[in-house]
Amino acid sequence: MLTIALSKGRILDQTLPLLEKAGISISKSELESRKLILDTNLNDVKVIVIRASDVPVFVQHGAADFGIAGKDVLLEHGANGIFELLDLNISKCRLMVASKKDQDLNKSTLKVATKYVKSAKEYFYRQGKQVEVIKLYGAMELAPIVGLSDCIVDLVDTGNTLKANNLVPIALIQKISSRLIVNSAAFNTKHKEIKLWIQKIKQNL
Ligand code: PRT
Ligand code: MG
Repeated sequence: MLTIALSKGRILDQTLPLLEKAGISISKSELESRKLILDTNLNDVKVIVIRASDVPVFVQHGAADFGIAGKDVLLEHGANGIFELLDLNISKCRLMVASKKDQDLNKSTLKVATKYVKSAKEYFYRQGKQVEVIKLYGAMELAPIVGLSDCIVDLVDTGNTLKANNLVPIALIQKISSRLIVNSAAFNTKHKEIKLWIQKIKQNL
């Protein structure tokens, strides 16, 4: 039995065609059901659909053999118990610092609102900047507008969300794409099976 962890939303949408090309397909009715464990066309392959940030957790603990998660999520989670094997080049975006246009960013301690606490701290540490990081779970763009923070660290794709909230990109922290990750122990015990699937996915990228 092979279990694949995917997150709902854009990663799932962009992963399904990749799995399909590798020979793993999920029926429309299965996808439209509210089931969390989805059957595939193969009896010995199941797909679990969970929150993006939970994907590395399931993989780390061996509850899934492999999974697909954004590099943003992987940087926050750390490499513990997982191997990153493949860059799928999907769900691409940029992790950036953004603020109001006229914001003074030279203060001695910057207030930074973000869901990406670890990446933000590491970035500002490398810059030699002292920061107070405020953890949020969403709607980061709101923070500078209501005076909660001086800037934000968030994902940017088209830039429309920043623009709509009168924010401007300040600095690129990291280019993001989705990666295929495996449980490091499963990679050793189920090596042949996992390698075969990775090979099939890789061939069709
Ligand atoms: O389940 P949960 O709510 O925690 O996750 P989620 O809603 O963030 O999941 P989802 O489906 O959005 O997928 C998240 C993953 O997609 C991230 O981990 C990234 O790896 C990847 N990804 C790629 C993005 C974006 N592009 C992206 N643009 N995730 C989020 N965004 C958001 C961004 O946070 C901002 O609010 O889109 C907005 C910016 O987009 P633009 O186009 O206006 O710049
Ligand atoms: Mg969401």
